[in-house]
Amino acid sequence: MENTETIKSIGKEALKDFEKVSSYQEVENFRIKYLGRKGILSNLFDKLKELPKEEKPQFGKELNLLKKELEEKYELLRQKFPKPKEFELKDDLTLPGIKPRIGSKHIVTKTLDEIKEIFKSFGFVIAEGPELETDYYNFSALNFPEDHPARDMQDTFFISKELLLRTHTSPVQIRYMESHKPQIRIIAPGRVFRNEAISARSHCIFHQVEGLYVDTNVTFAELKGTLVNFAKIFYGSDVAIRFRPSFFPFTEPSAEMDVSCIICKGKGCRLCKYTGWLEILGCGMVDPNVFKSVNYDPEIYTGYAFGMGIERIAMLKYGIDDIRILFENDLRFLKQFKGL
Ligand code: 2NM
Repeated sequence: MENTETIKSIGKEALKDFEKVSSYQEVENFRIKYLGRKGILSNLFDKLKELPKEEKPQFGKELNLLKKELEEKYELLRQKFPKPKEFELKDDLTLPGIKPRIGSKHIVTKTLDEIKEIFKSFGFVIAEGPELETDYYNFSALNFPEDHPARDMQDTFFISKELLLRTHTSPVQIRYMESHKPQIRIIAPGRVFRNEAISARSHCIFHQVEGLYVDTNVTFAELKGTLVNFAKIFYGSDVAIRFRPSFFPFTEPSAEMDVSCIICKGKGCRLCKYTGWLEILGCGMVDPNVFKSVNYDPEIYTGYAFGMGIERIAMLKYGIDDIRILFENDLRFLKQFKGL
């Protein structure tokens, strides 16, 4: 009895809705409300399943009559309010999709990431600082004499008498020492600027990773050990390594590190200019004058530092012979390193 009432009242409601329909959109609403997958009819059919056995035949019969009636009404409405043109699909939804092109990291970024990971595994932490620096942090604190050629307008981009674009990431390390007491073990990756003519070998913008370790009783042997381990992880354990004496204002003694040529393995070829060796970084023991600039007592503390150019390292590793191609963002070039 109760079931019969339910069906009757739904029938009445549907009739009212039916009479009010005046547009295609309302036909759709009618269909969704009564005949849709989560509509009223569908609910009633679910209810039918749960009824006691003896009530099922009656309710089922009435429900099927209601269904037939609603479907007829819907058919009438469809004829009266056909689908307008703007509802027609213009696109063929069965066409296969267009795969979006997925980018990849630039080879310089990948090289930087790889170098950072190696030094992080040695216990170095990453330090960062501004690209716009003062003459003091870029030169004076690093023991550059007043008349050093790097301080010339020819070599450095000066913004004003005091401000310049950093020519190396060493100022990051000066700033870090000012705000931290030893022991410190940091690397400073970042972009640096040199007022140089752009050529196959050099660019006015490039990237560096510099490292600094300060503690009591730091030795040159520790410097060598760290850098040899770095090179063996980065280039492979069969690489040969040598250190040559060199000079930097901020280190004494200073050295340059070479690895055996990755192309000819030391036999001599165009890449290594027939020397069998490739220069990959500079290093040395931090000059006592640098420690004085940051109020570290050079009688107590010692340290080593090193620096490398990332573009140069990437070029040597991947056999790229012109630095400019690293800055052109030509997809034909960049795509070659996608899987790496
Ligand atoms: C190099 C070579 C040798 C260096 C020195 C310092 C600091 F701040 F501790 F004095 N930072 N980086 C350094 C030493 C950089 O690059 C070729």
